[in-house]
Amino acid sequence: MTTQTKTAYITTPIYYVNDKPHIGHAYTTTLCDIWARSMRALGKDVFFLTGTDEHGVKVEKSAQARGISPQELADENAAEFRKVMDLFGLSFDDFIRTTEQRHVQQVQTAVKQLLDSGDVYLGEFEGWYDEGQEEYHTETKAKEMDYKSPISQQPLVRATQTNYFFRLSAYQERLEQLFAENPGFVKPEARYNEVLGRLRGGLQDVPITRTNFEWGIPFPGDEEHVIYVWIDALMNYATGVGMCESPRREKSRYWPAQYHVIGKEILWFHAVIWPAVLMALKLEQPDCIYAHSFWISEGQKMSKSLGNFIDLDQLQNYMDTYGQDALRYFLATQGPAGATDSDFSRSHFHETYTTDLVNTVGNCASRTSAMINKYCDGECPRDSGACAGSEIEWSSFTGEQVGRAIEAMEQFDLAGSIAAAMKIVRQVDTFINETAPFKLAKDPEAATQVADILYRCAEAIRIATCLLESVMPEKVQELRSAWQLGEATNDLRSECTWGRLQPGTKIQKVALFPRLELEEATA
Ligand code: ME8
Repeated sequence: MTTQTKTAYITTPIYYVNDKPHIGHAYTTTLCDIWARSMRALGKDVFFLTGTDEHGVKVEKSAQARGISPQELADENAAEFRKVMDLFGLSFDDFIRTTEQRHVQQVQTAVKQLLDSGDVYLGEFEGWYDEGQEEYHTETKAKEMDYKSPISQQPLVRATQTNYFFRLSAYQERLEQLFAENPGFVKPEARYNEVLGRLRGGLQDVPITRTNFEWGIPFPGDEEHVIYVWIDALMNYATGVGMCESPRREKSRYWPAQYHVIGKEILWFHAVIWPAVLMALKLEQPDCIYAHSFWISEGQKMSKSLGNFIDLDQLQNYMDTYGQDALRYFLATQGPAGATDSDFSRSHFHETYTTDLVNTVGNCASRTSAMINKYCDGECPRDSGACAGSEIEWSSFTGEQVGRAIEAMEQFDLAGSIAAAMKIVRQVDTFINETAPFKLAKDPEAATQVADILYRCAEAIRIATCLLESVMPEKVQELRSAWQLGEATNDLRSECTWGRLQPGTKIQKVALFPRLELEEATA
């Protein structure tokens, strides 16, 4: 992506309504939220899409088990997911549900187009059938499973199914070319290599309809078949901005997405099947599929059987104790954005909160504002430009970090972007310790020097927090009001120019992140 792009489009996976929301969903959506807020701050016209995946046999079965209709179950859980979005202050622009007419109609139009172009055809699939799971497996997969259902342990049976297929095999070469020409098409790099390796192993056509259940989008022209939930779901990225509507509406200006952000378990669908479908539909490719790794919980994989998902209640508890911004900061800096999984543990959370937020951001802002109150009557002093007793050239130092932070954010390196902002804050801390304004203040002749130092501290903190605003919007807002910094503009770059802080501005004392004891927090 280039900085000249005026629009910016980012998506989360659409979440299954047969499950309750948990940390994984909150995580992916928070990452996208931070990126979306940052791009808005840079003046981009942003579209941030999330939503729910509501069709398929699992939803049908869960609904049956509860004695309600699949639509009722979907309505109930989609509402739950929406509630989470509000609870976490997630700034999505649209929430798409795959049972909505706008989606259903566009999926049918797109599938019809694929049928007309010959990319979808009626064929037979002979494979190994798991009767309990109602699922077909290829020879290779069945062999891996020792021809037994991993769930029921019953033998798989040889069976034939008539299905509509997508001609994935026809796109092998073009997909390899897409990967070769776009080394950033899948991130992180380890995931790119993984998909490319599997892609080179060869592609088979994939069945895209089912006849063994009903809860899905009817296949156009052959209503015995419903469209396989994965094809239906992937298409949300296009239907969400009206790409399969005719005529297209204004929202289609967002196409294609800069980032489809997902978890690594659904990468193949996103990095191979989806691009091939887009090629068949003659739609432009996204810039990047970003596949993060997994949160594990207190050292263990989260699973239904272990019942150790970090669920909403727990997340709410973290937010009540540490604040929403602390949770966002933790997710963004300590999360599994790279190729390895991350452990979510209370002790690690507490340590990150204390080290980065209490001792660094909070402490610097509170020290600086307290000294301005003590030595400068609570008004931002003027920087005379004289030597303040330190070698650091603040304007170029902050300029460099601002550049790094913005570039990293554009590359979806959220932790890298935050690290650049935090470098400024840490430098303020070092600067205060080295120049010791609290000592100089005892000497009336050093008043100018004290003023210079404190202006520089306050200005550097202002700039760092502008960069951190997408991560901790509430706390930065608190600082903005205490320091009379005004509302954020959508011109982050100029806001971060050194020297914008006006001498004379009233600076109130702030305590952004209260210190907590672990025991107190656990209680
Ligand atoms: O797969 N750590 O929906 P889903 C981090 N409907 N992220 C996690 C996670 C974990 N432990 N567990 C889940 C589906 N996630 C399909 C997607 S898209 C066209 C269709 C996140 O409800 C991660 O983003 O199972 C993962 O990809 C997503 O939740 C899966 O959500």
